[in-house]
Amino acid sequence: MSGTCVIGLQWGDEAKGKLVDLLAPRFDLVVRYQGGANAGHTVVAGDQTYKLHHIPSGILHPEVQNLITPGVVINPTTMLDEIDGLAKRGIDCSVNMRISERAHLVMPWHMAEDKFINAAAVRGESIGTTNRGIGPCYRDKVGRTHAIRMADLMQQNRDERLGDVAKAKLELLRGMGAPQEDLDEISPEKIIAMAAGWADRLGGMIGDTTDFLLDAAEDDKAILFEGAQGALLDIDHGTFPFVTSSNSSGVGVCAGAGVPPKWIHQVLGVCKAYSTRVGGGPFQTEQDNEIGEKIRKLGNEFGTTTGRPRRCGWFDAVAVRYTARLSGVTRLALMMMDVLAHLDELKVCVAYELDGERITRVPAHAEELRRCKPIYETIPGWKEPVDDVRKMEEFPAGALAYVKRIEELVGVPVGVLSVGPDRAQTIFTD
Ligand code: 2SA
Ligand code: MG
Repeated sequence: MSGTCVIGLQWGDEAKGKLVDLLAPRFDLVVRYQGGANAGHTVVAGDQTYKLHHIPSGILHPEVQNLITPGVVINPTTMLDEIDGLAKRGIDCSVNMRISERAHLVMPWHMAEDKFINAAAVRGESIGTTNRGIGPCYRDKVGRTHAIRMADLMQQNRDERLGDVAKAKLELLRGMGAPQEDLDEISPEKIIAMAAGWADRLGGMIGDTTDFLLDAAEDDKAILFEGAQGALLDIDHGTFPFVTSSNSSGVGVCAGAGVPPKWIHQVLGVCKAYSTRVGGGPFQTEQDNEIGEKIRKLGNEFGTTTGRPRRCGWFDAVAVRYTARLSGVTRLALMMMDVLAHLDELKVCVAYELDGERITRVPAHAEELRRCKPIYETIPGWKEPVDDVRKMEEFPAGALAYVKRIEELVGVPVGVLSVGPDRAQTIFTD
């Protein structure tokens, strides 16, 4: 069996969806194992653009089995919208997608709670969540008492269980001062009726993905694990508290999917040739100026889920070296090279200066990270479009020099370069 992971090494939106879609035909299974509808994976196939949130990016390939495993949190309403949207375009998810009965549900009360949490500033700045109920759902999962899993939808006591939790949540939210319109959404009657509809429509896809996955691994199948968000947003290892609520770095694969580490052989670490971040939190190489503006425009850097403009800046080799090591990356994929082709001069952050000291590690505390000043190396721009490049030897020398420097700084060879959104605009180095 060969297990390959595709992991974002920055703050998400590294174009992982494009790579997973491209690699999917080489695999028997594609697995989404963490996060939820906060993810936005864009896949361009011919003249069609698909924006996926819950659904694995292997869905466009009918011969590939797509699994949503225990570590994912699912909002059934938005998942059904996504399934219906794909059905309209001729893609029937019931054929090749299975959902774990162990996966947790993002309920309407989680959406309501997220609004409060999002509005509140943490350490002087809002996290800027996607408002998809992700944090509150994972909190309830860890807290256990109020958690609802896919398997609960299929139990005989479903209505009783949901009614009880809805009542408890109503009380909590009322106490928090939530607006009446949000409370109306979580009346026990509404929730019970909603859940019956979910069970009806999703029931056929719900099952034991862990058993399925372990069988597939033992049967020598090729499995692709699709990460969502990026490693710097990892709840344990990212730029806490400005992170998401799941393990979005490479170390999250085993727990989220339900596979032992022995089945993981390759890790493709995906990063942009520059950096972006959406939401709050420290971002050492941010260019809140005309350079950042230019990158945003050229790279169309707006959130797939929320449409928010992404903050843009230079490549941070300190951060990516950290996340590549943490995630066990065996090859780098360097995306959006076409964007840099328009800039006169490029900068790469090679170290930080923290309180007068030069460091090459990422400090744990947001305050320390904020105090880090990036130390840059300047690399001349190559100023030649690369959109039409299809082979390594067609790249301008300046572009290859940039790639080589990133390999040296991160300590991992580049295996893939991307020069545009299209499947064809992807160059494999070996
Ligand atoms: P949350 O909603 O609790 O996970 O938010 C916590 C932080 O994690 C960030 N986050 C993301 N960052 C980049 N891309 C994400 N997905 C969407 C996309 C985002 C969008 O692909 O474009 O459309 O805005 C994503 N999901 C979560 C989030 O910004 C917070 O900083
Ligand atoms: Mg995205």
